[in-house]
Amino acid sequence: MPKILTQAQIDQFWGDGCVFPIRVMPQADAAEIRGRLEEFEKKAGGPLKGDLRHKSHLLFSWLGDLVRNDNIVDAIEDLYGPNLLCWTTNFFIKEAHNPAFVSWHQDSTYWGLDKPDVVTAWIALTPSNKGNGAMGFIPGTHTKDQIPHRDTFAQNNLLTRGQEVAVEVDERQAVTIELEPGEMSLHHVRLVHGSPPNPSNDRRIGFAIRYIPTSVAQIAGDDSATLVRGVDEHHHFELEPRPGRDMDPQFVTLHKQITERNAQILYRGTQVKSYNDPKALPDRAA
Ligand SMILES: O=C(O)CCC(=O)C(=O)O
Repeated sequence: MPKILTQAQIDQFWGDGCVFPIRVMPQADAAEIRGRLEEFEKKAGGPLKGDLRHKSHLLFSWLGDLVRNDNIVDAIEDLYGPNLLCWTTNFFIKEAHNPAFVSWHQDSTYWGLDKPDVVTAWIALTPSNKGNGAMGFIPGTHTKDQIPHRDTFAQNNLLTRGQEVAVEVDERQAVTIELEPGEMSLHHVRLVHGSPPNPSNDRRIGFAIRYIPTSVAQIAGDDSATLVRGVDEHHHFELEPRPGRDMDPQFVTLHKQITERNAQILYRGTQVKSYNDPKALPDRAA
Protein backbone atom coordinates (compact mmCIF):
# COMPACT_ATOMS: atom_id res chain seq x y z
CA MET A 1 0.00 0.00 0.00
CA PRO A 2 1.60 3.34 -1.02
CA LYS A 3 1.98 5.87 1.81
CA ILE A 4 1.13 9.07 -0.01
CA LEU A 5 1.29 8.75 -3.79
CA THR A 6 -1.65 7.33 -5.70
CA GLN A 7 -1.02 4.32 -7.94
CA ALA A 8 -1.61 6.66 -10.90
CA GLN A 9 1.19 8.97 -9.66
CA ILE A 10 3.55 6.03 -9.16
CA ASP A 11 2.75 4.79 -12.68
CA GLN A 12 3.32 8.28 -14.05
CA PHE A 13 6.75 8.48 -12.40
CA TRP A 14 7.88 5.15 -13.85
CA GLY A 15 6.20 5.81 -17.21
CA ASP A 16 7.20 9.45 -17.85
CA GLY A 17 10.18 9.80 -15.49
CA CYS A 18 8.44 12.64 -13.67
CA VAL A 19 5.34 13.25 -11.58
CA PHE A 20 3.89 16.58 -10.43
CA PRO A 21 2.37 18.54 -8.79
CA ILE A 22 2.46 16.98 -5.33
CA ARG A 23 1.58 19.28 -2.46
CA VAL A 24 3.93 18.66 0.47
CA MET A 25 3.21 21.70 2.65
CA PRO A 26 0.85 24.68 2.78
CA GLN A 27 1.88 27.76 0.73
CA ALA A 28 2.47 29.64 3.99
CA ASP A 29 5.15 27.12 5.08
CA ALA A 30 6.95 27.49 1.76
CA ALA A 31 6.78 31.28 2.16
CA GLU A 32 8.30 30.90 5.63
CA ILE A 33 11.22 28.88 4.23
CA ARG A 34 11.75 31.49 1.52
CA GLY A 35 11.66 34.15 4.26
CA ARG A 36 14.38 32.35 6.25
CA LEU A 37 16.58 32.05 3.17
CA GLU A 38 16.14 35.73 2.36
CA GLU A 39 16.73 36.80 5.94
CA PHE A 40 20.10 35.01 5.76
CA GLU A 41 20.85 36.54 2.35
CA LYS A 42 20.06 40.01 3.69
CA LYS A 43 22.50 39.57 6.57
CA ALA A 44 25.11 38.04 4.24
CA GLY A 45 24.78 41.00 1.84
CA GLY A 46 23.54 39.14 -1.24
CA PRO A 47 22.16 35.95 -2.78
CA LEU A 48 23.38 32.59 -1.51
CA LYS A 49 26.59 31.78 -3.42
CA GLY A 50 29.07 29.03 -4.22
CA ASP A 51 29.19 26.06 -1.87
CA LEU A 52 26.40 27.51 0.29
CA ARG A 53 23.99 26.43 -2.45
CA HIS A 54 24.97 22.78 -2.04
CA LYS A 55 24.24 20.45 0.88
CA SER A 56 22.62 23.47 2.53
CA HIS A 57 20.64 21.06 4.72
CA LEU A 58 23.83 20.73 6.79
CA LEU A 59 23.95 24.50 7.46
CA PHE A 60 20.36 25.47 8.19
CA SER A 61 18.13 23.59 10.66
CA TRP A 62 14.98 24.45 8.63
CA LEU A 63 16.49 22.67 5.61
CA GLY A 64 17.59 19.78 7.84
CA ASP A 65 13.88 19.56 8.70
CA LEU A 66 12.81 19.87 5.06
CA VAL A 67 14.86 16.91 3.81
CA ARG A 68 13.11 14.85 6.54
CA ASN A 69 9.61 16.21 5.82
CA ASP A 70 7.29 13.20 6.17
CA ASN A 71 5.19 14.02 3.11
CA ILE A 72 8.28 14.24 0.92
CA VAL A 73 9.98 11.16 2.35
CA ASP A 74 6.73 9.13 2.21
CA ALA A 75 6.56 9.84 -1.53
CA ILE A 76 10.18 8.75 -1.99
CA GLU A 77 9.46 5.59 0.02
CA ASP A 78 6.55 4.84 -2.34
CA LEU A 79 9.10 4.75 -5.17
CA TYR A 80 12.28 3.37 -3.60
CA GLY A 81 11.36 1.59 -0.37
CA PRO A 82 11.91 2.27 3.32
CA ASN A 83 15.69 2.77 3.64
CA LEU A 84 16.55 6.19 2.27
CA LEU A 85 19.43 8.64 2.16
CA CYS A 86 19.44 12.26 1.12
CA TRP A 87 22.57 12.25 -1.04
CA THR A 88 22.70 16.00 -1.61
CA THR A 89 20.66 19.18 -1.94
CA ASN A 90 21.01 22.08 -4.36
CA PHE A 91 19.35 25.48 -4.47
CA PHE A 92 18.27 26.45 -7.98
CA ILE A 93 17.74 30.18 -7.70
CA LYS A 94 16.99 32.22 -10.80
CA GLU A 95 17.01 35.92 -10.07
CA ALA A 96 14.40 38.21 -11.68
CA HIS A 97 15.25 39.29 -15.26
CA ASN A 98 18.27 37.03 -15.29
CA PRO A 99 19.78 35.02 -18.16
CA ALA A 100 20.57 31.96 -15.98
CA PHE A 101 19.29 28.74 -17.56
CA VAL A 102 19.71 24.98 -17.31
CA SER A 103 20.64 23.07 -20.49
CA TRP A 104 18.99 19.76 -21.40
CA HIS A 105 20.78 17.12 -19.35
CA GLN A 106 20.54 13.89 -17.37
CA ASP A 107 21.46 14.30 -13.69
CA SER A 108 23.28 10.97 -13.69
CA THR A 109 26.11 12.20 -15.95
CA TYR A 110 28.71 13.29 -13.34
CA TRP A 111 27.26 12.23 -10.02
CA GLY A 112 29.39 9.08 -9.76
CA LEU A 113 26.57 6.93 -8.36
CA ASP A 114 26.66 3.24 -9.27
CA LYS A 115 23.03 2.86 -10.38
CA PRO A 116 20.25 5.11 -11.60
CA ASP A 117 18.10 4.67 -8.50
CA VAL A 118 18.08 8.35 -7.67
CA VAL A 119 15.11 10.68 -7.50
CA THR A 120 14.98 14.44 -7.13
CA ALA A 121 12.26 16.08 -5.09
CA TRP A 122 12.21 19.62 -6.50
CA ILE A 123 10.44 21.80 -3.94
CA ALA A 124 8.95 25.08 -5.17
CA LEU A 125 9.57 27.94 -2.74
CA THR A 126 8.08 30.43 -5.24
CA PRO A 127 5.71 29.79 -8.13
CA SER A 128 7.51 28.06 -10.98
CA ASN A 129 5.80 28.38 -14.34
CA LYS A 130 6.17 29.20 -18.04
CA GLY A 131 6.56 32.88 -17.16
CA ASN A 132 9.58 32.51 -14.86
CA GLY A 133 11.82 29.73 -16.15
CA ALA A 134 10.13 26.56 -14.90
CA MET A 135 11.80 23.22 -15.50
CA GLY A 136 10.68 21.13 -18.47
CA PHE A 137 11.32 17.49 -19.35
CA ILE A 138 11.08 15.04 -22.21
CA PRO A 139 8.75 12.22 -21.11
CA GLY A 140 10.15 8.70 -21.26
CA THR A 141 13.81 9.70 -21.67
CA HIS A 142 14.62 8.20 -18.24
CA THR A 143 14.38 4.74 -19.83
CA LYS A 144 17.44 5.46 -21.97
CA ASP A 145 20.89 4.60 -20.70
CA GLN A 146 23.40 7.31 -19.99
CA ILE A 147 23.40 9.65 -23.01
CA PRO A 148 26.74 11.30 -23.98
CA HIS A 149 27.04 14.93 -22.79
CA ARG A 150 29.39 17.76 -23.73
CA ASP A 151 30.71 20.31 -21.24
CA THR A 152 30.16 23.91 -22.34
CA PHE A 153 30.98 25.85 -19.15
CA ALA A 154 28.57 28.39 -20.69
CA GLN A 155 28.50 31.61 -18.74
CA ASN A 156 24.85 31.55 -17.63
CA ASN A 157 24.35 27.82 -17.35
CA LEU A 158 23.48 26.82 -13.78
CA LEU A 159 24.96 23.32 -14.12
CA THR A 160 28.44 22.66 -12.75
CA ARG A 161 30.04 22.15 -16.14
CA GLY A 162 27.30 23.66 -18.28
CA GLN A 163 26.86 20.10 -19.52
CA GLU A 164 24.27 19.35 -22.20
CA VAL A 165 23.12 16.21 -23.96
CA ALA A 166 25.17 15.70 -27.12
CA VAL A 167 22.16 14.50 -29.14
CA GLU A 168 19.23 16.36 -30.65
CA VAL A 169 16.37 16.98 -28.20
CA ASP A 170 12.88 17.12 -29.68
CA GLU A 171 11.64 20.15 -27.76
CA ARG A 172 8.13 19.72 -29.19
CA GLN A 173 7.78 16.80 -26.75
CA ALA A 174 8.75 18.91 -23.71
CA VAL A 175 6.39 19.15 -20.75
CA THR A 176 6.65 22.18 -18.43
CA ILE A 177 6.54 21.46 -14.70
CA GLU A 178 4.33 24.22 -13.30
CA LEU A 179 4.27 24.37 -9.51
CA GLU A 180 2.89 26.59 -6.77
CA PRO A 181 4.90 27.25 -3.59
CA GLY A 182 4.79 24.17 -1.34
CA GLU A 183 4.33 21.76 -4.25
CA MET A 184 7.01 19.43 -5.56
CA SER A 185 7.86 17.43 -8.64
CA LEU A 186 9.73 14.13 -8.57
CA HIS A 187 12.11 13.34 -11.40
CA HIS A 188 14.27 10.35 -12.26
CA VAL A 189 18.05 10.74 -12.49
CA ARG A 190 18.11 9.69 -16.16
CA LEU A 191 15.33 12.05 -17.25
CA VAL A 192 16.34 14.64 -19.86
CA HIS A 193 15.31 18.00 -18.39
CA GLY A 194 16.29 21.67 -18.41
CA SER A 195 14.90 25.17 -17.97
CA PRO A 196 14.97 28.60 -19.70
CA PRO A 197 15.84 31.98 -18.11
CA ASN A 198 13.55 33.89 -15.78
CA PRO A 199 12.25 37.08 -17.45
CA SER A 200 9.78 37.84 -14.61
CA ASN A 201 9.93 40.49 -11.88
CA ASP A 202 10.54 38.05 -9.04
CA ARG A 203 13.06 35.34 -8.23
CA ARG A 204 12.23 31.71 -9.00
CA ILE A 205 13.49 29.49 -6.19
CA GLY A 206 13.58 25.70 -6.15
CA PHE A 207 15.27 23.46 -3.60
CA ALA A 208 16.31 20.15 -5.16
CA ILE A 209 16.67 17.21 -2.74
CA ARG A 210 18.39 14.15 -4.22
CA TYR A 211 17.31 10.90 -2.56
CA ILE A 212 18.72 7.39 -2.98
CA PRO A 213 17.95 4.02 -1.44
CA THR A 214 20.79 2.94 0.86
CA SER A 215 21.84 0.26 -1.66
CA VAL A 216 23.25 2.91 -4.03
CA ALA A 217 27.02 3.48 -3.78
CA GLN A 218 29.39 6.27 -4.78
CA ILE A 219 32.10 5.00 -7.12
CA ALA A 220 33.99 8.22 -7.90
CA GLY A 221 35.41 9.01 -4.44
CA ASP A 222 34.61 9.17 -0.74
CA ASP A 223 31.20 10.63 -0.06
CA SER A 224 28.62 11.25 2.65
CA ALA A 225 24.83 11.36 2.89
CA THR A 226 22.05 11.91 5.41
CA LEU A 227 19.93 8.97 6.55
CA VAL A 228 16.33 10.24 6.41
CA ARG A 229 14.43 6.99 6.91
CA GLY A 230 14.98 3.37 7.92
CA VAL A 231 18.36 1.73 8.39
CA ASP A 232 21.56 1.82 6.42
CA GLU A 233 22.81 -1.75 6.18
CA HIS A 234 25.10 -0.98 3.26
CA HIS A 235 27.43 1.67 4.74
CA HIS A 236 28.36 3.08 1.32
CA PHE A 237 28.33 6.65 2.66
CA GLU A 238 29.55 8.38 5.81
CA LEU A 239 26.40 9.45 7.61
CA GLU A 240 25.95 13.18 8.17
CA PRO A 241 24.69 14.77 11.41
CA ARG A 242 21.60 16.97 11.69
CA PRO A 243 22.14 20.68 12.41
CA GLY A 244 20.35 21.93 15.54
CA ARG A 245 20.81 25.61 14.65
CA ASP A 246 21.80 27.74 11.69
CA MET A 247 25.44 28.18 10.70
CA ASP A 248 26.77 26.31 13.73
CA PRO A 249 30.59 26.75 13.37
CA GLN A 250 31.17 22.98 13.67
CA PHE A 251 28.68 22.35 10.89
CA VAL A 252 30.14 25.15 8.77
CA THR A 253 33.55 23.43 8.96
CA LEU A 254 32.06 20.01 8.22
CA HIS A 255 29.99 21.40 5.35
CA LYS A 256 33.11 22.95 3.80
CA GLN A 257 34.97 19.62 3.93
CA ILE A 258 32.01 17.71 2.54
CA THR A 259 31.23 20.12 -0.31
CA GLU A 260 34.91 20.30 -1.33
CA ARG A 261 35.02 16.54 -1.59
CA ASN A 262 31.69 16.51 -3.40
CA ALA A 263 32.89 19.17 -5.87
CA GLN A 264 35.94 17.01 -6.64
CA ILE A 265 33.56 14.25 -7.72
CA LEU A 266 31.37 16.51 -9.85
CA TYR A 267 34.27 18.41 -11.46
CA ARG A 268 36.58 15.39 -11.88
CA GLY A 269 38.69 15.59 -15.02
CA THR A 270 38.42 19.41 -15.21
CA GLN A 271 40.56 22.31 -13.88
CA VAL A 272 37.89 23.29 -11.36
CA LYS A 273 38.61 22.21 -7.79
CA SER A 274 35.74 23.60 -5.69
CA TYR A 275 32.34 25.27 -5.91
CA ASN A 276 34.05 28.52 -4.91
CA ASP A 277 36.68 28.28 -7.67
CA PRO A 278 36.57 31.44 -9.84
CA LYS A 279 36.13 29.16 -12.87
CA ALA A 280 32.91 27.84 -11.32
CA LEU A 281 30.07 30.33 -11.52
CA PRO A 282 28.93 31.36 -8.01
CA ASP A 283 25.32 30.44 -8.61
CA ARG A 284 25.92 27.12 -10.30
CA ALA A 285 23.68 24.52 -8.75
CA ALA A 286 24.27 20.90 -9.69
O1 LIG B 1 15.71 24.34 -11.35
C1 LIG B 1 15.87 24.13 -12.55
O2 LIG B 1 15.45 24.90 -13.39
C2 LIG B 1 16.58 22.89 -13.02
C3 LIG B 1 16.74 21.89 -11.91
C4 LIG B 1 17.49 20.67 -12.28
O3 LIG B 1 18.09 20.55 -13.32
C5 LIG B 1 17.50 19.57 -11.31
O4 LIG B 1 16.91 19.69 -10.22
O5 LIG B 1 18.08 18.51 -11.61
